[in-house]
Amino acid sequence: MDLLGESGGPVRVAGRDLARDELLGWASAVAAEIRGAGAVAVHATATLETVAAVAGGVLAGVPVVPVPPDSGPAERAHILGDSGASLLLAAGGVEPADGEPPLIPVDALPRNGSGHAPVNAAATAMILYTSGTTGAPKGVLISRGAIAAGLDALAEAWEWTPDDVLVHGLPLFHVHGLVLGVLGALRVGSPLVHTGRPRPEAYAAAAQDDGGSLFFGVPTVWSRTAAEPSTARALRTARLLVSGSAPLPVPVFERLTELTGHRPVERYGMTETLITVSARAGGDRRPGYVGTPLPGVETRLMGEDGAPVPHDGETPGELHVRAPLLFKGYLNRPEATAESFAADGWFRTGDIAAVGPDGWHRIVGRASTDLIKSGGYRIGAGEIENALLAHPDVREAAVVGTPHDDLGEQVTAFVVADGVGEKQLVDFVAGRLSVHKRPRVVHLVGSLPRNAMGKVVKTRLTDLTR
Ligand code: MCA
Ligand code: AMP
Repeated sequence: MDLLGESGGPVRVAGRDLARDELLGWASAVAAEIRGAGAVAVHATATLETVAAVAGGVLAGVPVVPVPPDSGPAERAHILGDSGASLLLAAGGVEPADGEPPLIPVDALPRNGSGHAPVNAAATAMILYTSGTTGAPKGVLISRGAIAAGLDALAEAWEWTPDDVLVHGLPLFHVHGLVLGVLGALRVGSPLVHTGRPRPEAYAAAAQDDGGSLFFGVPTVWSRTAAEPSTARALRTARLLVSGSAPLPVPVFERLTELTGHRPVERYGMTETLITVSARAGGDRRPGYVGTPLPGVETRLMGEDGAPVPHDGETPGELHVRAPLLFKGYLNRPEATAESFAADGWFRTGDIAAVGPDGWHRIVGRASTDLIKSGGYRIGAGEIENALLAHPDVREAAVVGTPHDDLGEQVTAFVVADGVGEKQLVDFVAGRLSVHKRPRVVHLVGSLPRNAMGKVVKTRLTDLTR
């Protein structure tokens, strides 16, 4: 199956442009280098090289494992080891560490390759690493068919066509920036302007100078945009502003509407499910709501007792989804895969939602306090706790998300330690994991609140700071 679509516009990433033919020629040259590999890792900087490398993996039918370029040594070693990637694709200048797969310098490859073999829709296109509540991130296996179905459903919902110019600056190692933001543009055929980072001024410039029409952002980007009126007003020429990856605060929705003249489209999804629920370009958009299920997606709410929850707009339940765009499972983790599905095959999102009689969904929270969303990044408390506990002076550690005006939530750590300061602990985590997993706040405390079983009671942690 052909995932990348038949024709389309140019791609710009961080100020460098490439015509689509050249990009596909470059990707074909990548494909020729990697064909037959079990999986390839991509050092996923926001560059044209990353786009060519990922497109090359798609053309070759080789699963692509994007590696966050800022991931610390422990996280990087885990992703490379667990995925079994046999090659590392990167722009020149990246030196693989000891034990890492051999490097293919993408920028040294020609841009006039050609030809690719047909690949089965069930084949894995991507292995995306994402945090769970405990332990190291898990590799989410996403098939070509799921990506194609997910992108086609979004194109329909957002009336996304080759006449659009897609603009965003999101990281190229998650569903939002990479699958929607790069593969989406390539499949639909719309030109792409990737701004390097998702800065509001860069979005405004793309609206004014490049005819940007469709804009993707996480809520932090939209709240920063709403805080800069002249920048926000530059987006009046856009067609559609889309928000996702975390809840868009109602005041940000309202301020953005006032300044840009656009009611943003909010949509909801997960790495494991792609985007499942969204408002429509041609329909209503309601602050605080993520819309209705996309074509081909079914949702239901389940109570803690396992009984269905009524769709009355008020009663919360765990959101379950069933759709052709679900993941194939977690790599090397059959038990975690099995646990994430209900006995009758529906995927359990772990998000708590309410659904109205009209089908509009509202996300009200998460079932677990151990998954944090900060700046749109999904961060597992357990991974950060393990990183802190690796410090020789740390005796106990508990991590939670606490409210943050700009990021939605911030990583907050409660630590019992001997003779080590807050900053040393933040730097210690930074030396092992990605930048955004560093705690923003560290509370050094005498002990952690525990229940009779000895388990930390996370809901009582913030009492320690009062
Ligand atoms: C950060 N900084 C820190 C700390 N943390 N300094 C000290 N201690 C810390 N603990 C530094 C940063 O390195 C940075 O420095 C500066 O503070 C500002 O950081 P920050 O506030 O985080 O802002 P930012 O760097 O501008 O990032 C905000 C962001 C980013 C651009 C919104 O969070 C982002 O790109 N988020 C997107 C996440 C995403 O794509 N999620 C999609 C997954 P300096 O300025 O020197 O660098 S969800 C998904 O895929 C699903 C399917 C979905 O629904 O979409
Ligand atoms: P990730 O796998 O990084 O995509 O994170 C998925 C999680 O992000 C979901 O389980 C939700 O908790 C959250 N999420 C994504 N989009 C939204 C949204 N529009 N509103 C609220 N939460 C969201």
